[in-house]
Amino acid sequence: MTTDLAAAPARTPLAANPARPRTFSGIQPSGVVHLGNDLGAIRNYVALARKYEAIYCIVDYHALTSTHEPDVLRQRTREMAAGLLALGLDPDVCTLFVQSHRPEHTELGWLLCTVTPVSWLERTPTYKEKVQQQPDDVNHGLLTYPVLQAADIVIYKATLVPVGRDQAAHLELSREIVRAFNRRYGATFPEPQAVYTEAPTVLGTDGAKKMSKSVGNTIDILGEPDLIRRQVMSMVTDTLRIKRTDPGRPEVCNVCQLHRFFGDDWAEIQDGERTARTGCVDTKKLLAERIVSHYAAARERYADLMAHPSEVDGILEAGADRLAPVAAATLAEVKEKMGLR
Ligand code: AQP
Repeated sequence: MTTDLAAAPARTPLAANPARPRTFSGIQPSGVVHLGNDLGAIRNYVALARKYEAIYCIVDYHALTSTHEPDVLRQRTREMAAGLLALGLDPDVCTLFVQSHRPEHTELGWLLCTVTPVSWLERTPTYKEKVQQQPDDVNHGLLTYPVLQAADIVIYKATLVPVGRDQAAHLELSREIVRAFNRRYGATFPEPQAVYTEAPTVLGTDGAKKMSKSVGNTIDILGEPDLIRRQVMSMVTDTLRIKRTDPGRPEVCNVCQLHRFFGDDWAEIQDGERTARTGCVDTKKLLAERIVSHYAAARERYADLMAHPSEVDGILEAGADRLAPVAAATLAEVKEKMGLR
């Protein structure tokens, strides 16, 4: 499912209509927010919050599978919260909280583990990737990550999950886990559905892998303008375009593809590259300036929020508190069905 962001209707306050369908998504505090996060997911967080009861979570338990320094994790959790708020999440309209502040997630995660065959987890592509990426730290959390992710979603009985395409396999696994649970214990959870933006996979500056904090190929949209410029100028473009006069292939050039989201002259930019009227350096410089200017206001909001950490912490605490009754009710229902009381 893909959303038409421009068509998002006027928002309804969260408390005014608690019966409307729920959307849920999580983001790891494993580094600073990047362009792939925004184009692939956060834009949809903001758009869907206008229409649905939206719940967004900074998934610090998930980040523990690869981040092991306590102070770093604490700092990144706050930075991610400030980043999401700066990029447009309105705490009066949606609920933003930290995963470890609602213990029901891990409790439900364990219960769902008992309906999930290990073979489903071992075949997950992201698990296989992580085994390659961190061979000396193949911890159990990496294997059971998708079960906790399923618990994150279904504890709120959310039906829509705005994510990037890299999460497709996890979402499918969540659906399988829901089906397995419902088969064994009776209809309990709805099957969640992924919602994609028009940029479900944003490639990193290497032009080869998806942009990702753990790969280190990011464009840090809330970073200093000079950092953004350096990152964009380091981008790999069309590898067959060697000389300035060689015609380019905009369809394989990541820089050109990203221009689509920053201006209304994408056709012209593609044409310039195809006919060699413009060179890769020109196209990169233009993209860097457009990204710097597009995120200027968000960067200011981010700096302001980071200067007032208690405000950010207060929003996260209020978010976790607001969700307590929903999480407790689902857990009680599940335990009853499983014979735990
Ligand atoms: N490159 C991307 N293109 C489109 N969507 C993306 N997302 C992430 N990268 C892209 C989406 O953003 C949400 C948060 O994802 P994440 O916290 O897993 O982001 P990350 O940068 O991928 O983080 P890590 O720590 O580096 O994770 P791994 O190692 O798993 O890649 C998600 O909805 C994601 O789809």
